[in-house]
Amino acid sequence: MRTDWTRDEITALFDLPFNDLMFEAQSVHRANFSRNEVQLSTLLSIKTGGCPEDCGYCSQSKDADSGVKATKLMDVQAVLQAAAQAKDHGSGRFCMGAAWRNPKDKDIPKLTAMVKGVREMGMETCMTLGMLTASQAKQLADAGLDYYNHNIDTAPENYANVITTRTFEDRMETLENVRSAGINVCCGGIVGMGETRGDRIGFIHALATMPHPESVPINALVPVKGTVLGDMLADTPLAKIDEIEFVRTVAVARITMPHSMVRLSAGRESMSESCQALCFMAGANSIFTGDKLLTAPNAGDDKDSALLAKLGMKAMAAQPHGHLEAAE
Ligand code: SAM
Ligand code: DTB
Ligand code: SF4
Repeated sequence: MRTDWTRDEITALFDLPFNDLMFEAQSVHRANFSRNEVQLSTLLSIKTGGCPEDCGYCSQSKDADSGVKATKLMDVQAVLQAAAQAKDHGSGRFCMGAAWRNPKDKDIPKLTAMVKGVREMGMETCMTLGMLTASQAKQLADAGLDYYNHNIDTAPENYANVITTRTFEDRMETLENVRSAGINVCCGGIVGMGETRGDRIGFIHALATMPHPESVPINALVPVKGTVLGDMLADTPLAKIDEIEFVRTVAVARITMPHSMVRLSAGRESMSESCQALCFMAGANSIFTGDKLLTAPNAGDDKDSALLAKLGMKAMAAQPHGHLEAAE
């Protein structure tokens, strides 16, 4: 696994003629993954809104005037009920997200019960709860948590333009605690926040030069009214990410991190089917299904099954132990 990618090499990949970039990304993809399979994941917000952080994209920040209602941490039974429903709908992976800067130690028993329960259903488990101490990571690992999602979100040099209540280094520290506890790392970010091509290069460079996250979500900004970035985008519609540039970002992620699951995450609702098909060709192999992400709308099961059928793609079988299968 190469972690010595230079910025120049990543720039050169972004600059390739589109057909050449797609050919290379698809070749890497086929060599490492079952080429017509996509993992279906379901998200659940287990604690919504009222978050003390100031992430400029997020509807759940206390600074956002988005109308999202703050809730307490859900009960274990209610979470397991939602997980069972997700499984019935064909999901192989269940991701639980909380709008926290960090969990409190008193929350951990409930969180570990959720992990155990979802795992017993045979689904892969993922959580995203903000910063974790080494001891909290260890307790989640002992409960059997497969993945922890903690995004760098953007290039280190662009970080402070998006979030000021924590630093890029804070993010790296939690990632290290997660990795050391033996949990698979899920780490990616958002494009379409008005960043430059250089920032997108810096973003992929940061991911490809750390021990590669086993899972890399690439989100397209969902512009939410009342958030700093949502309002910025409403005022400057030209800042919306170009679909071809989005596909390029997915392709460069696939080439530089050949063994990672690349997740086509938020933002599919406003993406054309052709753009999503190009993302699969570029190496994306996971999507969030259902009609809701955490707080934002999602494409929905009917649209997704129609798209997958059109493309002759099928759902990946659940891999509850979090280990990725080699190519067929
Ligand atoms: N509070 C935790 C944290 O920030 O780590 C977990 C939840 S947070 C909602 C998880 C990720 O969702 C963020 O890091 C960001 O990449 C993504 N996200 C949040 N709002 C988004 C939006 N409006 N559009 C696209 N992605 C978004
Ligand atoms: C990630 O990178 N994308 C997912 C998951 N990690 C938790 C979340 C996207 C959230 C989209 C905005 C919302 O629903 O509020
Ligand atoms: Fe809070 Fe996470 Fe939203 Fe940032 S992205 S405001 S940390 S919920």
